[in-house]
Amino acid sequence: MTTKNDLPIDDNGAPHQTTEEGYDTLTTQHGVAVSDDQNHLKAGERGPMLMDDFHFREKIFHFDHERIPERVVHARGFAAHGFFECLEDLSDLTRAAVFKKGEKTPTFTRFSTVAGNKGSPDVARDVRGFATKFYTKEGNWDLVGNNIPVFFIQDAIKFPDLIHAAKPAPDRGFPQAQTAHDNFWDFISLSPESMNMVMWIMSDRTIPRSFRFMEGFGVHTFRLINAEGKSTFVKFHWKPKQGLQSVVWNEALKINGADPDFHRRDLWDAIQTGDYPEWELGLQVFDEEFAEKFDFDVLDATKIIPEEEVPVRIVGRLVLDKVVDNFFAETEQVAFCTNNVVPGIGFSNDPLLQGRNFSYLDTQVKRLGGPNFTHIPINAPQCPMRNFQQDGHMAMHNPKGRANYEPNSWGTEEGGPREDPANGYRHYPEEVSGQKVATRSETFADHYSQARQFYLSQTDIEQTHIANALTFELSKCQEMRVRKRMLSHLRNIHEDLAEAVADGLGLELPEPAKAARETKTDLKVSDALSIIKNGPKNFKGRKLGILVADGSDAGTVKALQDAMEEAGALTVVVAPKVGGAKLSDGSHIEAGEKIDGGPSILYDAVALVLSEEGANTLADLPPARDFVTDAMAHGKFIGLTEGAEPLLKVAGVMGKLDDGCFRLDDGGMDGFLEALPKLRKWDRDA
Ligand code: HDE
Repeated sequence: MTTKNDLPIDDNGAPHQTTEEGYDTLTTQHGVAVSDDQNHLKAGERGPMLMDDFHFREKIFHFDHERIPERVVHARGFAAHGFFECLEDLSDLTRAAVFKKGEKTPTFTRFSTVAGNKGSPDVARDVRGFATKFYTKEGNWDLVGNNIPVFFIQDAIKFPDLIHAAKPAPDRGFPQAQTAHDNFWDFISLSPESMNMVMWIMSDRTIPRSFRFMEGFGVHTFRLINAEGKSTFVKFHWKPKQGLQSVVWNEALKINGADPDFHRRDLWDAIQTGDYPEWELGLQVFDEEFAEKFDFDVLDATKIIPEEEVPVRIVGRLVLDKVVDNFFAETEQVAFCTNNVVPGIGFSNDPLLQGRNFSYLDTQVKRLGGPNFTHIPINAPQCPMRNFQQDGHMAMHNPKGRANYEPNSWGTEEGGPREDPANGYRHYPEEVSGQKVATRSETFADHYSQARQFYLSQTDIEQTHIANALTFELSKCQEMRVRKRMLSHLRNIHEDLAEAVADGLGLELPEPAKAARETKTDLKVSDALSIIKNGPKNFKGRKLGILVADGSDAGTVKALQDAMEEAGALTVVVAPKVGGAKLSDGSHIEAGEKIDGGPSILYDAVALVLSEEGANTLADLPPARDFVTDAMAHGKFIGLTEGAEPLLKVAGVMGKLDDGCFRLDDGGMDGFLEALPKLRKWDRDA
């Protein structure tokens, strides 16, 4: 039997399982019913505490131990359950059960930022983690990826340096959750291998609109191994069905103040309203022959393989359909390990991946307190798990019976499990040879060509955003040598970019950095690298903010709400008072947000459905004026009614209305609804 809290209790006729009012009885950890949870035991009403009070001591002791160390990176995360469904038969490539056509595998996916601590804001400019645990029939497979397909460094030995440089400086303990500081750019500018990643992190990829609208990548080259033992190289891609979308930097800054939980709330709300986010799993598969002739080393995690060269083959889908029951038990305690692979999936010699395979297991022991973190339900496999590993902190299941070793002669009933050469995991028997050397392969030496390719693959507005982001970040660096060193690298990526950033900083261009190898200038532009070229096809899953006040036209509000419902989008009514407003037909509309708490930055588009009287009321409120100026500045599509004029005037945008603004009460409704999937009117210079 379980209680309402899902605590297992043994229904052995215990006398007081419910209170007189029908609640489950509160007990100590040892199951003793508690009579008073409001006052501790004292000697006399106003006297000192008595040590006898075991309930008080147990409660406070437990509270004192509630925290565990946060993850050293990716501390802030948010996760959801779901399933992976394989849509293609991949038995020619891999024997993994997870890749049998039609197989549905339960999953747990955790998204995260990297640098910030657990309490940092969601929309910090940062890489996002995208880690999925597949509870396959053959054991757990963890695909621990990011929303960017390349990484900063080529060898795992540099990871502590990279992270130390990105995290708050050791002397002052700031800045938090940002890379806009000297230490970060000092390290980066001294590590030319990071230049391709620099282009990605300075693009809008690091300020996603939501976890739902970003891609995921396994980053490294992995192996697929089929039943005959044949190996094929593979790179994993998650493609959001919802299309790609990011916020703009000025929005990000403001969202972090208005709603530091913007991304987690978004995922929670989407799942709770039944709008389950979905990604396609794509594979780039290639053989040794391709690897040999490819311009770059497939073991170098600072490089992509362009989709135009090796197409991404869609093989399955991931659907997130259930939020967690308890954040700590699941999201916090989930322990991803890159070394968790299943038969049919294997590693390559990528020197970053090899290092990760040590780090993840090690870090879980520190974080979760011992070797038995695999017994925690969120980490336990959902297939049989039998071995002779035993004891240790918090052991939940030790081997039963007399035999805790093998070989033994206790027989199949009592003798415990045995290895299975036919079905057990087999590492790919790759031939290796060579001297033991601590060195970097020459094939890793081209640091600029793909950075240039990324830059050239962006739309104009995206290129401008990269230049602006670099200018912003470097202007937060006080050390002139750091700024200049970065500019010297940018010259090897693209002169226009270097010039734009130098101009933004008010600096002369320095000499180009000395490249380890000459930059190739002829890499083909790859449309897959742009966010704007891969935006959504519709407005599904997005949010429209409707600003109303007393006298707003009821028909227009209703028409918008209906249209959004049909589009699978959400509407949030924003009003001067959270109690709502009285509409033109005398009906009352509830508000989702009071204007102070519902700035336009929280919505993908806005509609100002206002009567003149309502607009006058709002014109006196600074947050209402910001609502309008921000929506304009961030390139949002704006629906409006004639009555909105007084507000538009004081917000200073009256003369600036453009064809991204639609008069909803004058034939503009259709145009507005058609424009929404484009998400922004980019030529407004957002
Ligand atoms: Fe991680 N990384 N990482 N990382 N990483 C961790 O493991 C590490 C790297 C990634 O939601 C840690 O459980 C090293 C690349 C994600 O719980 C730690 C290196 C990629 C998560 C660790 C890398 C990632 C982590 C910290 C360089 C993308 C969060 C807590 C060789 C492919 C997983 C933990 C979650 C977490 C080490 C580089 C992704 C310390 C040594 C490249 C998504 O083990």
